Amino acid sequence: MTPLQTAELASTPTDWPATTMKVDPATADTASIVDGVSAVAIAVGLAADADRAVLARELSIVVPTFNESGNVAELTRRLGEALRGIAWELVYVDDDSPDDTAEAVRRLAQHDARIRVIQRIGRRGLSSACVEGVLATSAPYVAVMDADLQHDERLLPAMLQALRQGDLDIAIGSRYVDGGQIGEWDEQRATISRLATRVSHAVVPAALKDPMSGFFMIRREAFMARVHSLSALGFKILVDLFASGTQPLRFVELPYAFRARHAGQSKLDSHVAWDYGMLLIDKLIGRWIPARFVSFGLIGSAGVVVHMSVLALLFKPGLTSFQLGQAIAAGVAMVFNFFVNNLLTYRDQRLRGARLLRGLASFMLVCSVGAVANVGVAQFLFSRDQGWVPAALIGIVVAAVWNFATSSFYTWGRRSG
Ligand SMILES: Nc1nc2c(ncn2[C@@H]2O[C@H](COP(=O)(O)OP(=O)(O)O)[C@@H](O)[C@H]2O)c(=O)[nH]1
Ligand SMILES: [Mg+2]
Repeated sequence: MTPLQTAELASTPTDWPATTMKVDPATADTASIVDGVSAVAIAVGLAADADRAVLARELSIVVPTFNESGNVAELTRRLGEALRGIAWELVYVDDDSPDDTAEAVRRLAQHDARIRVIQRIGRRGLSSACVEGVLATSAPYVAVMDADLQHDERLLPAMLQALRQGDLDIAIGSRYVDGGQIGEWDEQRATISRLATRVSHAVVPAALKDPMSGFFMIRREAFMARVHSLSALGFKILVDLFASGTQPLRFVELPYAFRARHAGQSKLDSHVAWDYGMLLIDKLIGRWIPARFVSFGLIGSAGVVVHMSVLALLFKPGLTSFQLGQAIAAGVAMVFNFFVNNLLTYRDQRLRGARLLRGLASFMLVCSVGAVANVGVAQFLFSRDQGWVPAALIGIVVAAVWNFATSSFYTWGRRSG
């Protein structure tokens, strides 16, 4: 490549000052060749500046996705329109969607360096996706929004404007302040949302009208000041942000009309309520007891009911001995506990396929050791003249802690294969 071509190439971007210096090698004398070389150097230098300028984004947008391949192109296009004149970058955080959303984003990214995707494997969860997306970006302002076009991207410039003034930490797209609308929700969904909002006030300021919003823009320092205390459980990242950290967030709510989902389906299901409960518990008592342990304990209590029911069915004259009935009941309760924990407590790292069977085996092994420990501890305390009730209860607590700690590591923690 000749210096001339290099100079032209380096100064190609249309929105940067043209610095092309035409040097004709046939007629150029030494001085002009030297000039030509320095022109190249200047052009390359400017291009480097241009690259840096492109890298210096003011706004990062983080979009969590699960099965949104029908929406990412349209959202990206609309963002490009809404954010003209703003230096932005867009990061999709996809949880290995079966519909190949990540691939759809990569195709868009081929044409626009401001776009990229983080593809998480073996993980689920909207909040944790948002957190990881924000941490993968660097602009001073970060917006979080859904991929399904329910959030009105045209609000983003106003959010940015509000934060640029400097006395706010977060601007929230709100359906519940004057001018906001919840759109085409049925009565049931609207009631659930209102109820969830009311409950949230146990951990977030009452003045916040739409804590369930998944559409907001936050100043990076405000995010970083609380990122270590986020629970990152479930769907409600905004509640999490408001309920974490030592300084209250200075916020404004900007009205917008919640639109209908563009393509695809909502991922909201009945488990979301459980996740939300866990988030609130984590915010209220997580400092002392992890929310996952609470979930594990609640499911364990249900397991006791299962155990007793099975035993009551089996321990009948002519059917089974107490010992056999007890052993079968314990096995059934363990299987029950494993599946329900896999569904709820470890929803974000749920085991499937072959890993499910391996997980079940390790869980039953762990719980069998727990059962031996339970009986051993209780027996020991009982022999030391403790009453039978405290002896039995302490045995149960010891086994529960053992089961939780060990299974969280061996059954759900380690990824192999
Ligand atoms: N990365 C990731 N994104 C998710 C997950 N669940 C939902 N989303 C995304 O979060 C956004 C909101 O979800 P959506 O199903 O629209 O919830 P709804 O608006 O409350 O019905 C969408 O962009 C989803 O694709 C998840 O487990 N992981
Ligand atoms: Mg939605």
